[in-house]
Amino acid sequence: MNSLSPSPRDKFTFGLWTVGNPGRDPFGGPTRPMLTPAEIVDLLGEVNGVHGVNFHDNDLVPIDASAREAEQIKTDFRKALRRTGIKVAMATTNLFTDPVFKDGAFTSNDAEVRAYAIQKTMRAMDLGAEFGARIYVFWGGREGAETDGAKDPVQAEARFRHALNFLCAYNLDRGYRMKFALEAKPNEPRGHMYFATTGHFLALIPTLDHPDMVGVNPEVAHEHMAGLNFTHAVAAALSAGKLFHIDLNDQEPGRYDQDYRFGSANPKQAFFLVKLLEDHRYDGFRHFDAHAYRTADRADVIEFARGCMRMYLILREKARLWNKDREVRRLLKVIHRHDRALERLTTGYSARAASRLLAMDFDRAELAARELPYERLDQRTIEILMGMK
Ligand code: DIG
Ligand code: MN
Ligand code: MN
Repeated sequence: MNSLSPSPRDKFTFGLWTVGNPGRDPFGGPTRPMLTPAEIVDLLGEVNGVHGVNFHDNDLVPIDASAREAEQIKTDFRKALRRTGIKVAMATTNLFTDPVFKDGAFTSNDAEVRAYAIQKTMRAMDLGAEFGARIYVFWGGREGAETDGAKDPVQAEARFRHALNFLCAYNLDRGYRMKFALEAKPNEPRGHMYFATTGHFLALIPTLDHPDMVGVNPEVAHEHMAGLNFTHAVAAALSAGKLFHIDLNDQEPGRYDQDYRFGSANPKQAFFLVKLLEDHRYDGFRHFDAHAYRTADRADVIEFARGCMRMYLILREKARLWNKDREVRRLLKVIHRHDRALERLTTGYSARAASRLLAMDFDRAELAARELPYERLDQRTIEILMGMK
């Protein structure tokens, strides 16, 4: 099998809502037939090489389904998982579609809505655990405000914290051993979103009762919507040991959340992301939280899913070539200037080190004159991506 054919070992996953997206948008109805969860799993089986499938509670069991209907749906879904060998990797709660959450879920101004949101999440965790999900994602799709007169943002964050603390304790009480992954998104669908970037959540996690249980699920399109460098957001999560999951897709700047096929809008940024993940041996799921163009039919949806995985594998191969490229290695030698003695002196404070450092002379002009051939390095990077020898 060549290195560009996906296999379950690559840990590529898709949500039921991604390849099952019927093509609806705010200005037009569905362009594709609605598929059942079992039909979506069978479609992923046709894609080949998919490791896992993810779901919101109501992607699998509609919010008003009877117990009988729910059992039938779960039976059909379980059979499709067995038929295809696809696993359930991640579960999450839909706390954003039903009108009851119009003013938020965990941060709602209504204590009854907040309690219902926690109850709904507990039940969704039960459903995820029933299918073996070990990652649980929280995307606060309606946690925000159109006017900050509606609620004190400090109080809103406190409500979110209380809900997470309760659900971490539920996770422990039930013995699910799930890892919670918090997903940020700026600017929509509420006028102003709480926890708009991955950084906001990295700041929240240490204030929780069970910080070790909680990490982040950064999404490419969401940091791009905030005009940020996604690879740097992932680096911050990796440095904090908090990259518990990742949502891969793509996004043109200055647009609504497009959830494009991975690498289709900005392949150079996608390359640096894959290089970071591979250089740092990220061993979590690679979830494509993306969907096909509204113009796609079923066959093109399958090509969309194959394209997501193929792009990741191509960029993983490009990262391997970049790391061993002679010109890149020559340039990195010029750029990175090590000095073991100075690095030792400035690692781990001591009064002696401080006085030695204070006594040193640095020749600013000489330092400033040192070459940094970044144009050459970036051009070489682009040429490797474009397949130039
Ligand atoms: C949007 O990017 C969100 C929802 O699709 C889901 O709750 C989460 C899981 O990946 N991503
Ligand atoms: Mn998105
Ligand atoms: Mn997402």
